[in-house]
Amino acid sequence: MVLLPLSLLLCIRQGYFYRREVAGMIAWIKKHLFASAFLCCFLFLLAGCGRGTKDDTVQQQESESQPDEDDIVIGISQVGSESDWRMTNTKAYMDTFTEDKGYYLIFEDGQQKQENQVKALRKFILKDVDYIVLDPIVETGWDTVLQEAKDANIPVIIADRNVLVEDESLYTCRVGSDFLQEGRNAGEWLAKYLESRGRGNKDIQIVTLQGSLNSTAQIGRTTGFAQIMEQHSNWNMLEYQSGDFTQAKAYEVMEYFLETYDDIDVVISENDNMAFGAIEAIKEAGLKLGRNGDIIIISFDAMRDALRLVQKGEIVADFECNPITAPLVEEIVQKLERGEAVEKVQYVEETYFDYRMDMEALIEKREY
Ligand code: GZL
Repeated sequence: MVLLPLSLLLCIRQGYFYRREVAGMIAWIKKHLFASAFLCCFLFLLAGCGRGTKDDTVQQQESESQPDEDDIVIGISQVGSESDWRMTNTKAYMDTFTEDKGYYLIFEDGQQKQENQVKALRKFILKDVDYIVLDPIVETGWDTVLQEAKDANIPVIIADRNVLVEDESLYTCRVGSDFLQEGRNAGEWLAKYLESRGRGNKDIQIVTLQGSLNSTAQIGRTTGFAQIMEQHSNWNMLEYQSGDFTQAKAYEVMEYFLETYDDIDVVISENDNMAFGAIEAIKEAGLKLGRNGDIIIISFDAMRDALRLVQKGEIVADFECNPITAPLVEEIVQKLERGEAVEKVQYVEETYFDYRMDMEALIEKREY
């Protein structure tokens, strides 16, 4: 019988059960001694086999302590840490779902791989969290694991990017950006800009640095801009290539664009970090950036470091993508806790910035 408490302690350490579940087990064991003998062999074997090799590729963060009885346990599956935007988005979750506010946060960084995010969701289901927050790296391939969460009665909140599923009841709601509108806004801004420079009817050669392919941000921005481009037969999209939302990849793609095309007028960069990579490559090629140069860059995200480049004129316009989704997610959790209905889709507030604005004042007061 010594084995039993030892096994239970080992299982708690392995994270198979929370203390609150074990208390119920002990009461049950006192009532059913024979069955307990069998149970203790099983628990000892379970504890002994450990959790297998921890998947070192998935960064995870979980409080050392165990959740208290009345904590709200939140499992967050994040895309990765690929951009300034993403780091700000993650920090907002850490700042919002704190222990002193009654949350127990389990955070999993997917390292830009869908299989890591699926593993994280299955871990949350096994731990029977109260809510799952998923920022899906790509739109498809979620039906099975979201069905498993639904079968386990765990509400799933989609944040930032979106999922494309057969059955929309597989997730409770989504909060994020309207990426299609972001892309349209950028196209409309470019049309007005070219008109103001007397180039409304001139041939305009464009290349696009796309984000991670099949991500909602990439699909929306590409599609939205293309819808406006259709209204301008003098605009020519030379090529789309993905820079995967990273500075390093975008640098390589921009080098390729510059080697391949003699005359590029506009670079559409689907996030700021890719714009940083493009600027590096353009400068190394000896070309001038900005309104009076060879190439203009239009970017998305509008993070502080990029707004400093708008101020310098190296980016002519930057379309904001608000990374502070965490407070809206918390509002949704609190409503669900009170049994209140929530809207299926909520969009975050967003604007844009361009070379005509007083960036100094704007940059100082921005959160990110
Ligand atoms: C958009 C977000 C995108 C950002 C990129 O909401 O998903 O992912 O635009 C980030 O910076 O990598």
